[in-house]
Amino acid sequence: MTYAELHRIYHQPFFDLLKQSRAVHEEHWPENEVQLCTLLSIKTGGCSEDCGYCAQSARYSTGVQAEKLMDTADVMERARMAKASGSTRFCMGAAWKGVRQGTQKFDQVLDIVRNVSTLGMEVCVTLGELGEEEAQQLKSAGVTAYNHNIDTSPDHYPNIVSSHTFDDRLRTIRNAQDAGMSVCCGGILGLGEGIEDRLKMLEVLANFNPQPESVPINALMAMKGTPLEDEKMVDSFAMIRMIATTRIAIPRAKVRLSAGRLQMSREAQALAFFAGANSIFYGDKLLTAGNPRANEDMALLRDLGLTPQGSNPDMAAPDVDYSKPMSPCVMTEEAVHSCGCGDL
Ligand code: SAM
Ligand code: DTB
Ligand code: SF4
Repeated sequence: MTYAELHRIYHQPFFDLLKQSRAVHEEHWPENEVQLCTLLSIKTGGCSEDCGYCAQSARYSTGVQAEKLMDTADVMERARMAKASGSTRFCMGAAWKGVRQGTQKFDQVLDIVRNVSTLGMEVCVTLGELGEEEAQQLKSAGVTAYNHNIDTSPDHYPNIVSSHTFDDRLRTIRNAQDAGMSVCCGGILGLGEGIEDRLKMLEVLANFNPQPESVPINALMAMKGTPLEDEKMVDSFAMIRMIATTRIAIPRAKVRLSAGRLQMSREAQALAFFAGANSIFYGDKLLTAGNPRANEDMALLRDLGLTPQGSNPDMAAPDVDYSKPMSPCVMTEEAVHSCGCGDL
């Protein structure tokens, strides 16, 4: 899908956009279900990177203390609790630039993944940068999805992060896809970007081959001590427009209404589900920040006649369309030159 098409879709009158996204949603997701995903920060704080939104960067005084990687037994306890609470996807996040094969910390992550994958939930990890080998080892250990967000447009990215590049993010996504993992990739609204940056981000996501299996749409939770601490909360209608446009552009993806739900009314969340969101982070904590309480979410789903989606731990990665260029090599000029794929 081109930027011009996304622009036209996004800027329709609100109810025309909702009508269009609802039709796409009903065609691909007729079941009135919402996926419940539990997040756990298995390694918190002390991160070397300078992502301007993140409470876990060691470069900012945010009050988040650096902790060591959790033990497998402690992670398993939390994973069992997540399963018992009704979650079908368990997402483990680590505040790292990335992981390297052969290191003790990576071996411990593999051990955690092997154990969690015995529980019958989808296993998602977000560990930062991955090489080809690390991606393959994670896949073999039992990871079903790798979360690695592009967060904003290629143009705006350097205003938010300087310690790695947009193309570094694309390379990791390519490695995850090549290893056969599903990719969970989305972004954040409220980083001081314009609507055109949001749509350029969506253009990149929609042109991945294969398209992402899930797309988290986060609203910035402005963290004290970060460069973005004074950014205003993104407007709910902007979130809903973005969700609707994502549903149309990436029809088969789970579109996750992600960080920032604490600041959204029940009514705004209901509209987001109507527009095409069919996944949430469930449980009262994200990585370091708060999230609605589980009983409140259950009440909201009940009031809307929505039910939790069943688990699909054997989930296969979406198919590549071999008639199109593989993602993400075609995304930016730099990527074309640095990924070595030879695509133009
Ligand atoms: N270190 C890994 C990485 O950068 O991919 C994994 C953890 S990182 C915290 C995962 C994602 O959480 C980020 O890419 C961003 O989209 C989201 N995120 C982090 N802080 C946020 C905030 N304050 N508000 C909204 N989303 C946030
Ligand atoms: C994603 O897109 N959002 C989640 C998950 N992927 C890892 C993280 C949200 C983090 C919100 C801020 C915090 O908890 O520190
Ligand atoms: Fe580190 Fe990830 Fe936070 Fe960036 S978003 S500072 S890489 S934990």
